[in-house]
This record gives sequence, structure tokens and C-alpha cells, in this order.
Amino acid sequence: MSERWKNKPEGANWGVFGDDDELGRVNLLTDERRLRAATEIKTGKTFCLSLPLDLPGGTALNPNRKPPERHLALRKGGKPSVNYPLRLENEHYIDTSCDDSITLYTQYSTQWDALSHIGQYFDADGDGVPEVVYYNGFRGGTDILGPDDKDGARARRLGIEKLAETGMQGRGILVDLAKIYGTARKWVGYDDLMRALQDQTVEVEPGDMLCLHTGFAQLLIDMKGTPDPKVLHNACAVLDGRDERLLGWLEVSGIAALIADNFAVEGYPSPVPAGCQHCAALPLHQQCLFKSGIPLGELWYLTELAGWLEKNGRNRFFLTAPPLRLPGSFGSPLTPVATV
Ligand code: UVW
Repeated sequence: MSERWKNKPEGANWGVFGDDDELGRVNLLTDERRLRAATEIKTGKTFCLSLPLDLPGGTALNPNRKPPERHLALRKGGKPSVNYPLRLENEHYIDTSCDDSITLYTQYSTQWDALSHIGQYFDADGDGVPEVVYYNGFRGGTDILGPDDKDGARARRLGIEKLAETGMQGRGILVDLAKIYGTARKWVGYDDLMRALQDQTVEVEPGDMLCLHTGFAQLLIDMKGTPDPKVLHNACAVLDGRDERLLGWLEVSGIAALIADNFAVEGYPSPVPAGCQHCAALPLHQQCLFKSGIPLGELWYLTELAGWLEKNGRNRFFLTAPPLRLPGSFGSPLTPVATV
């Protein structure tokens, strides 16, 4: 029990890292583990694990998230700041200049979900009435502000900048679900994940950032910005968030982050169990973001890395993946880098 909550959800680790903790499992990315992770650098070769941020393309994957929109900054004389002659501001100058401005949906493409991204109606204060609650008992309306709150919509607690401040660096491990299950839609439960880990001799240790290669981001690249929704919604592996054993494993595994190259790590929409009156639409997000404090990485590009690791008989690498230090944001684009 803490000042913020009397009841905590079953299977939650609230309070384990302190009553005011906003990092969850990211606390496990310690200096000691980072040093050990650095021993995975054997060749110095790097892999960019981001999609071009204008993919998937259009709004077929998620109608609520739009592609980046470029605006032109204007300078003196209303002139666009592209090939802009600085001599307009001082006749002695010979320089030209370009700069730009972008409207970016923070979770359109390669992204981290902040711990403030998904909460739940939950009776944390024990008064018999559920309220809007996030990881470690932080509250909607007090800690996570909506558009009608005084300071406007933003995460006062659990914002993405908290992850950025840690550097998000440590050991990445990759399991290749595409290799074992192919690229047709496959709901991967606990048994399937354990089989893949075993077949590919992937050992998961506390503090590891676990990456799932499904081939989905490669499909997006192949579709060149005009994705076919029928294909997308039926392609590649997705975790089965309704599998309680899988959720239980995520709770005890000690992973610091869970990452996939697909849309939402888990399958969405997840079929509602028979007789369920109140259940999570995104049960794996509930386990990871709300209960365990495990950030989710989505739409990363893992195909080239997966190929190289397989060819070289490896599944571990050094991972550097800070989000933008964007105060109060619920998610962030990023350019993760694997060094092998
Ligand atoms: C969905 O939109 C389904 O998931 P996320 O918000 O994590 O991308």
C-alpha cells in the first residue's frame, strides 16, 4: 500500500521500485548490465532499427494516426526557409539556409509507448468506485492531464521523457518468430514463444530488452507507402494477449522492455472472451504498461538485424534506443541502433 493506492491490480509490481517510481522495469537497465551488454559488441557493425518515419503510409493501419506533415517555416519577406539567401537579412552574407517543421503523430511509425500510454478504470483508492489509473497508481486528471484540465493534455508523470533521461541502452535479444512461424497471421501464445526461444537457444535474463522479429515492418517497406489493409491485418505473428500464461511469463521474466516490428506487439482487436462484461481491449498492454511497467516498442525494423544475427549464430546485441526527450508525451518516435 502507498499514499497513492490501497488496492493494486493482481500481477502488478507497483511499489517494487518505489512509491514514486516512473520507470518500471527500465530500472533494470543498470550501469553493471550496460557494461555486460557492451561485451556483445564484437564487430562494431551497426543496424538502424527504425522504419522511414513516413511508413506505414496513409492511415490503413490505424485511422487515428496520420503520416508526418511537413510545413514550411517562413522568414523575412514571407519567403520559405529553403535555399533561403541570408543576404536578404544582411547584404554582406553569402550563406543559404534550409529548415523545416513537421507535424508528427508520436506513435505513427517506429515508436516507444510511454508508461502513460495505456491505463485502466480501477478502484485503486478502495472506495468501491473505479477511477482512471496508470502504472504505480498515477491518476488520470491529476498526473495524466486531459484536454479539459488546466494545463492541457500531457503526462505530468510517466511521460516519455523519463525513458529518454535513462538513455534506454542495454542488451537486446532477438527471437525470430518469422523464421519459425512464417509471415501469415499467427497468434503466438506462451507455448509458441517458449518453443521459439528454445529452438533458437535464446536465453532471457533480467534487464534484457526482448525483440520479436515477425517480418511485418519488412512487409510495410515492400508496400512502399500504400499498404493494403487486407494484407496488413492478416499478416505475421502477433502475441496472444489473452494467454494468461504468456502474461504471467512477462511478469516474472524480468525483461526491461518488449519490442516488435509489428503494429501493437499483441494481436488487436483481441477477441472478447465469452461472458466477459469488463475486459481489456489490449490485455498485453495492460500487463506491460499498466501492471509491470514494461515499455513497448512497436513498428521497429528488425529484418536486417535478424538476418545478420542468424548468419552469425547470435541472438544478442548492444541496443541504444532513447526516445525523444519530449516532456509530457505519451509515446515517441525513435531511431534505435543495434551494435553487434
Ligand atoms: C493500438 O493502437 C492497438 O496499439 P498502440 O496504441 O500501442 O499502438
